[in-house]
Amino acid sequence: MGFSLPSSIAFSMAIFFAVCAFLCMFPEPAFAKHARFTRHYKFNIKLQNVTRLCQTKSIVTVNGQFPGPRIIAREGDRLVIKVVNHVQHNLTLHWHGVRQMRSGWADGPAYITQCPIQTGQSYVYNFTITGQRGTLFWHAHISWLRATVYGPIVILPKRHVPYPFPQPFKEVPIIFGEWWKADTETVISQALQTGLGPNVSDAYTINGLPGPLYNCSAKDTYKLKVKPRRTYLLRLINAALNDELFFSISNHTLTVVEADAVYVKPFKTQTVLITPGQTTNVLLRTKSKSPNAKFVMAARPYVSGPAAFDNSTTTGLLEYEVASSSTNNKNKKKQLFTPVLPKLNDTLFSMNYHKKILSLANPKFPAANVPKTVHIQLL
Ligand SMILES: *[C@@H]1O[C@H](CO)[C@@H](O)[C@H](O)[C@H]1NC(C)=O
Ligand SMILES: *[C@@H]1O[C@H](CO)[C@@H](O)[C@H](O)[C@H]1NC(C)=O
Ligand SMILES: *[C@@H]1O[C@H](CO)[C@@H](O)[C@H](O)[C@H]1NC(C)=O
Ligand SMILES: *[C@@H]1O[C@H](CO)[C@@H](O)[C@H](O)[C@H]1NC(C)=O
Ligand SMILES: *[C@@H]1O[C@H](CO)[C@@H](O)[C@H](O)[C@H]1NC(C)=O
Ligand SMILES: *[C@@H]1O[C@H](CO)[C@@H](O)[C@H](O)[C@H]1NC(C)=O
Ligand SMILES: *[C@@H]1O[C@H](CO)[C@@H](O)[C@H](O)[C@H]1NC(C)=O
Ligand SMILES: *[C@@H]1O[C@H](CO)[C@@H](O)[C@H](O)[C@H]1NC(C)=O
Ligand SMILES: [Cu+2]
Repeated sequence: MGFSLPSSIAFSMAIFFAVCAFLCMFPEPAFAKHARFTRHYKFNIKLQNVTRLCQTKSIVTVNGQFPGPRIIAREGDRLVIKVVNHVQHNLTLHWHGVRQMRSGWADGPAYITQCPIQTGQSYVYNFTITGQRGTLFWHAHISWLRATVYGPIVILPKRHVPYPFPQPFKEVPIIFGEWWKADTETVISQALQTGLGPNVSDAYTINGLPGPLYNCSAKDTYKLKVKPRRTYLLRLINAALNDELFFSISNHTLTVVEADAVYVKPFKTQTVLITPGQTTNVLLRTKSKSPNAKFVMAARPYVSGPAAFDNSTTTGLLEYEVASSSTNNKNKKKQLFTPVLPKLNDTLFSMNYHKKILSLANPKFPAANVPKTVHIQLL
């Protein structure tokens, strides 16, 4: 008996091989609509000398960067991050907010899902980003190493899937942190020994920079240069250890569109309130003409409890690019506008602000992945 395949199977196989050949000829961007990528990162944990508030100290960093490198992925992608520990501290990294579907061991909290990565050792975090898009962040997750070991996770929607808001001209991570002049591992171990609250931070930072309200810090000011009549997506991340923060940019209204990698019903606000560990994407629409002015952006805490806290304010600058032709405008002294932030204990603002954060589940913005039966129940 000859060994021949039924013609229908042979035909299917021919099609199959043709499709395979086609896939090889047309790699992902041109062909597959929702292809998933594996994105590789190498994180070397190493010390770096950094100067802030008039003094230099050695801090733990990823790849010598502070804040750390940005991870970029699309929803559905796999991330493979090789972490090599070159410092004396044992540590882990946590992918803050990533749901870790069927990859709990990659979550990162030390002694919860893994033993710390010891000095000289490495570990490969391997997980997919499933059903989430927006902004999250990563940080160290042992003791207080997260004070300096942190960076953004940018999750773009699947390819060819638009944002449920106007496509921004540019996307900018704005990551808030807290800075101690003292060694942060000493601060927390002292607190654990005395049983008292840890010493409060000396400054807040915007993208690692405290800004001119702190001593010696005018040169360490974050500046966002913008063009007029454009929409910017600011990916706000609160990587501070302990404090909720108000954030505002003078003379500009922000539109909140996403929180913790979930789209929200867009709403406008002068001030955003963001808790430590939280992320919020906002749209910033720039003015129609470059004004002869600079606009201060500022963040300071919201505090409702009795514990001691750092009540200082970090500031950065929003600056409009001036066309090279209008040189007289360039040389003119620019006026500086500062925002008015809510009072440090403005609980009413907090309550009203959080009431505005609502899901996108409506006919204009249907929620994805909600089973049909649930839809019917909701209707
Ligand atoms: C930091 O500065 C100290 C003192 O100057 C120096 O010994 C050390 O090598 C520096 N560390 C790094 C990582 O550059
Ligand atoms: C790192 O972990 C090892 C193994 O548990 C331990 O012996 C060592 O003391 C730790 N190092 C530090 C600096 O905590
Ligand atoms: C990551 O995990 C996937 C699924 O378990 C596996 O196929 C792949 O080989 C892993 N990659 C690395 C570099 O460990
Ligand atoms: C914490 O504050 C106390 C009181 O001001 C001070 O004595 C101590 O040295 C501080 N600890 C660190 C680690 O800076
Ligand atoms: C700034 O420096 C001055 C002079 O050295 C000092 O008196 C003041 O306390 C410092 N302020 C802060 C916030 O550290
Ligand atoms: C900024 O806002 C202040 C207060 O509302 C206003 O007086 C000023 O004209 C505004 N400046 C610009 C350039 O929009
Ligand atoms: C911040 O706290 C210090 C010390 O408790 C206090 O002297 C200062 O007035 C406070 N500043 C603000 C802006 O509340
Ligand atoms: C907020 O603090 C002020 C003093 O700075 C106080 O008068 C007021 O009662 C506080 N408000 C609330 C809601 O605690
Ligand atoms: Cu975390």
